[in-house]
Amino acid sequence: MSHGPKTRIPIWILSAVYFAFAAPVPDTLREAAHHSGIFIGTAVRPAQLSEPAYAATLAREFNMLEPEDALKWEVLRPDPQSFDFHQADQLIDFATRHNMKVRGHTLVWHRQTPVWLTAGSFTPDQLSKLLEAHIKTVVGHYRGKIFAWDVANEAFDEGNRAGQLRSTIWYDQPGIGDAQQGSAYLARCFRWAHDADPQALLFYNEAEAEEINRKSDAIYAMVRDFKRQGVPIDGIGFQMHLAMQTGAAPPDFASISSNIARFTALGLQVHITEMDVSLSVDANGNASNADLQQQATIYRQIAQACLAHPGCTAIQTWGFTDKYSWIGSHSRKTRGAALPFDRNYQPKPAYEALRDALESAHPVAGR
Ligand code: 9MR
Repeated sequence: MSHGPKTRIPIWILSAVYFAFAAPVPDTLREAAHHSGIFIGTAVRPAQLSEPAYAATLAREFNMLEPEDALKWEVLRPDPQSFDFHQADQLIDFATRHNMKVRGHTLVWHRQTPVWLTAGSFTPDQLSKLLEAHIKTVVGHYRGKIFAWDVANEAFDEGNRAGQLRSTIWYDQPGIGDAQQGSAYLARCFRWAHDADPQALLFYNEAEAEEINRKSDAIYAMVRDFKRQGVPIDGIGFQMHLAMQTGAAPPDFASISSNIARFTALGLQVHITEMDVSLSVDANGNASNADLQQQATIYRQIAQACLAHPGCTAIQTWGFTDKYSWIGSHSRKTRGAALPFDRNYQPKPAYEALRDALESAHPVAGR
């Protein structure tokens, strides 16, 4: 038996082949999210799309967006008869061009409503017709384009009244006809939205209900009841606006994880919908390095808490650059620096933490 000369493949060819075919290390949030089978999104304002760095970062890093204000009554409804879809359409066109999903926010909320609505004197019957027409027209307009809607937002009160329904124009001032009947008015809204787009996922979105507390207990009772009655609800949005105070305790991650677990156990999806982590900032808007590092840990742990549950299917930040965030304007600029990119679109430690968490999560069946 003759042995021919052994063919030796040079090491440089082997390495080239290895690097060409080995799984590439994701270098954007979007790639990392794709790996773990989750959506990574952010809230967006149309005026900023014309800024090249804003648009490029948005398209490169995210596979989902949500109009921050453009789908609220204040913007959509200049008067009782008309609808102005112009701003939201721009955002949805951007999403389509960049292969991104769109979340819709929000149909029933007590804020950002037009003056003609709040200052008008409508009967419950008139309000009910207005709200039904609004929900059906808006959801219908975006049928097949908006995959998930925050049907209702922040319907539960806060502070001493946490866990009780908030008094609003839609509930009992004068309400759409179900005043004092608990969440019946919300159930009607979910049904209207479902009629307009049976494929859209319908969410209830809330602030300060991330941990197990009075508010999240009340929401849990409501959605369990909705499931029993056959009200079409698919998910819960936990906003996750966190504030890091120097010296204060961090969020209770174990409680957040148990809360996600109990809602997903009802067969609901969970989306983290509005995450930001505000820090103390100096007069130039800068936070300390130590705070930026701790902020990164919070982003990582929240992402891990979501990724640990197959039913937690999206993580979204409320904006992505510190250049544009609602925090500054609501804190007289003593707080800020809440997002994963700084004001010059440079990634912060929070960005690396989020990407690492997404990248190291195991793809989970069912997500
Ligand atoms: O980021 C939004 C900001 O531009 C608006 O001025 C503000 C008005 O209330 O609403 C902000 O978004 C809110 C979201 O719609 C619901 N959850 C809380 C968000 C931050 O206030």
